[in-house]
Amino acid sequence: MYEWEGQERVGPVRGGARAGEGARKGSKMGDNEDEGNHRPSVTMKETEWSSLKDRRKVERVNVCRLLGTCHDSASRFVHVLTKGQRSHLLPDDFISLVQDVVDTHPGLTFLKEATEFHSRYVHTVIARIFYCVNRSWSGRISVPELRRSNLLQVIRLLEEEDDINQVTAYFSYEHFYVIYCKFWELDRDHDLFIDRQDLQRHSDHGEAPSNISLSVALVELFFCIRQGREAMTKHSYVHVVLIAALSTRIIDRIFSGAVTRGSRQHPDKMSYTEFVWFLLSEEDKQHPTAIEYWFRCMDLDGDGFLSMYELEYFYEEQLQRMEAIGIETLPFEDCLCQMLDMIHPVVPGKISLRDLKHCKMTPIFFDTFFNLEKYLDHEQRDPFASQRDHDTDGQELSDWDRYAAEEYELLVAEEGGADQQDDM
Ligand SMILES: [Ca+2]
Ligand SMILES: [Ca+2]
Repeated sequence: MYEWEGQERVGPVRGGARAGEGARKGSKMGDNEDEGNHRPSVTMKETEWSSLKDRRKVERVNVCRLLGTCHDSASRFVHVLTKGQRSHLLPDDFISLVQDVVDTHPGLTFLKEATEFHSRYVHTVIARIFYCVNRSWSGRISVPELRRSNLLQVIRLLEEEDDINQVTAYFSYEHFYVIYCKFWELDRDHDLFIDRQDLQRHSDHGEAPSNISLSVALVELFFCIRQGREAMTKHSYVHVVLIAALSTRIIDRIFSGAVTRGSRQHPDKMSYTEFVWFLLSEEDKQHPTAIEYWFRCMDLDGDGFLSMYELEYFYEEQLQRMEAIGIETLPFEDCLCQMLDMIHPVVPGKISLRDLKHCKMTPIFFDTFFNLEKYLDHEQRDPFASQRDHDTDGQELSDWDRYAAEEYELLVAEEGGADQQDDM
């Protein structure tokens, strides 16, 4: 079904299937639903019969052309998904393919009936595909980009792997669930857009009680910081009162269009697809796209370097926030020395994208300048201690994989708690 090497795959993946249209059982990607399955009726008129024969002839010619012009699976894949119309892939070209995964993958059987979520799943997968594969940020996946990516390999893996959650690249249902729930929490009016205030609440864990006194809050906060993340979640209300994870300056930059392709549908609003990019970038700052994402946000003048004044601009707000909650602060000059020691820029005093991609500690760099929660987290840890977890095959988990697994557990536990409350 997901075999793209095969030469017989020439028709559209799922003719006209739209996300959310509902499951169509038993259909296969190779079936041409409009023509291939229907034998000509005996009552068919002579003209209809000859037109059908003509169409078949055209199809055969198309197969020959496909084999002649598409030399490998990547170019065949693009040819098939675009029906031979283009040499690059647009997001909508993937809709039928991902819908077909929803309809036919054994690991998504439970999703089949929940047609209202099909479109959400489909668009999450597509956003993740573009995030990883479209390295040029052009909004169009070229054949070379596809060749350099693991996408076709992952699509083939869907054939063999019945547990969709093992396919952590792009298709995992658990990862989708985490992304979607995070968005749903922030999008209070559920119009599928979030604004600056919504994003400010990202990574907060609840509402603050109104009667909390500041001194108690400060004491609690220090406990949180000392005891680490566990305690932080437990006393999160204190955290909510005093600090949001992201600085307002970086949120302004995210909304400024620095990391948006094309023009926004709604000015000052972030779409679901943009949120997928944001969350992936926020939770895995080692990923090349994430490094580009935050670099674009911080490069205020767009000259391809992070200069001292840009670093100072972002650090200034961090300093104010730390001072406001009584945390001992490091003056900008000292912080700058530390950061330059860590990054070792090729051009002294100016940090390039390449410098950040070469550095293993880039997440610490970014969090120092705009994410107070993560910055304080890093502060408590030994930066050289191995943080890496491994999966059952001994493969190193990415920061994203680890985050998604942890958040999924939390969401399931929350849901279990809510169910119990309902039963009482
Ligand atoms: Ca909204
Ligand atoms: Ca700059």
